[in-house]
Amino acid sequence: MLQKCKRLLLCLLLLSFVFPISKTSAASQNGTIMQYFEWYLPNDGHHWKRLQKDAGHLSDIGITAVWIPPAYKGTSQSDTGYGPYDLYDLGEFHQKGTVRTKYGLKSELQSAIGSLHSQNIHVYGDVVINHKAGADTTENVNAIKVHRGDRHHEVSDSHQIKAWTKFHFSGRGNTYSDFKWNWHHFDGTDWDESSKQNNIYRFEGYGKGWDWEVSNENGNYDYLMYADIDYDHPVVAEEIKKWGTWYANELQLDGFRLDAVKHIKFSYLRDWVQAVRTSTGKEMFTVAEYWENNLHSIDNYLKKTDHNHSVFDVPLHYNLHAASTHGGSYDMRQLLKDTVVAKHPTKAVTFVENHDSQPGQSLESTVETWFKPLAYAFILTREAGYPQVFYGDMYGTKGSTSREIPALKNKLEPILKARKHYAYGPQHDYLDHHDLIGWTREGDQSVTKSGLATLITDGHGGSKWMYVGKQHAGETWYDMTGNRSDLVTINSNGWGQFHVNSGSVSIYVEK
Ligand SMILES: [Ca+2]
Ligand SMILES: [Ca+2]
Ligand SMILES: [Ca+2]
Repeated sequence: MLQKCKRLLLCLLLLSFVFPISKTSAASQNGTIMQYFEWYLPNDGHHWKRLQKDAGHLSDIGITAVWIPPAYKGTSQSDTGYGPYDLYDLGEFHQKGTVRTKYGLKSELQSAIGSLHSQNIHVYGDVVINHKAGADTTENVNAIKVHRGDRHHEVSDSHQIKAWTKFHFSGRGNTYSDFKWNWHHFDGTDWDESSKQNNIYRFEGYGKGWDWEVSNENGNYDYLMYADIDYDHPVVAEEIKKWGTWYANELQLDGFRLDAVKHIKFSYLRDWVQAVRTSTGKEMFTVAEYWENNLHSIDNYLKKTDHNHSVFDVPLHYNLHAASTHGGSYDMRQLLKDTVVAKHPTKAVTFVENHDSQPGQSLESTVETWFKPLAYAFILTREAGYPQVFYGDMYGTKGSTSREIPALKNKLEPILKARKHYAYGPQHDYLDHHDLIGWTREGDQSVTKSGLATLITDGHGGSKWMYVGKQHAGETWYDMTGNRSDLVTINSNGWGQFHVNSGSVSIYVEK
């Protein structure tokens, strides 16, 4: 090829395609996800509009991706989307007594996604494919009751029940898909309409059996709620892959959040992610919710899915929760103990709080308010992990409970900006004290003025002598959280003495 280059310009042009020359060694902007919902959002149909209006602000504070709540029609208008009735109805058809969902209309969602994309913010769709809810009619099905604590243990003979398993989607008809669900597509349910009994029923006949491999809690944790989808059924496996491609294309999604994966056949999830990546031709970043405070189980999930997608760092959430509830007696050197981010830094989505851990919810393990800024500084200014910010922490939660989360926007935005502008380059750790820990980032030449020094303490205030890089010698640094007003001069060897108040956080950057 080289000898064919007659003219220098053409030659350079061709070479630039073959060997792309980067202008600098520019570090791209740090990625930060925002979970853009909390459990108790009002059922006002305005959420997609709120999201659209917020797009510019989100970009400004450094949000690069948004996880949106399940956008499909649930059991009723007020359904959060985790009780999915029709995955193809994104707020477009009159079903379950409403066209819109809790969050609004499909057209409003598409418009919001357009605004996010124009701000270079990616959009991750929620994927709730463990179960289906709100069937149109019942069917007579042979079933066996199983023990809640051991799903292999049968506690009745096979008998006929009336199960809510038939889905007609008469409001949508055959638009987008003509697939109609019946009991052949499910493994079990928890309600017999004829006896009005609530039990876990495993369907009998038609080759039914709980899927494997899933979590082995309760013997086999395939069953969670509603009508449990049977991924041993090839037609179902194919249909849900087809739907995933449709969902991604219809909303121009950039990735996914997979709900309740410990209840879904792991090998199927691996295949589903691969299939949708292939059919859309997009990277489709994917993060799975494997909710267990146990690194070993999460490790096994990553292995069984060939590490082809990320997971939420649930153990880190529980460490942050423990630190926040021990009134200073937590050993801060243990924050990374048995976490995903310590073991698989490139597979961990780190988070402080979500719609399940918030007050009043099923997995309530709320990180106490005083500790939230410390926790966010931990996930946002360190090198490892892909951090996520919770809508309820930014804007507050609206639960009926008196223990709502207050809006922490003013405290969290400086930390988000620290991530966006300063948290670059090599990291130096000072995780060496049971109360007061710190770390620094040297900065990256391609990001002007980058580099920082963070301290957090769950006990008394104090200071640390930390190295930020010789290149910063002579600079004056200040605490951008506003918690401390003293200035720090970096000495000729790149070291400085940084202070933090009791039970607080400070993030120093160049003035
Ligand atoms: Ca099955
Ligand atoms: Ca299941
Ligand atoms: Ca402590």
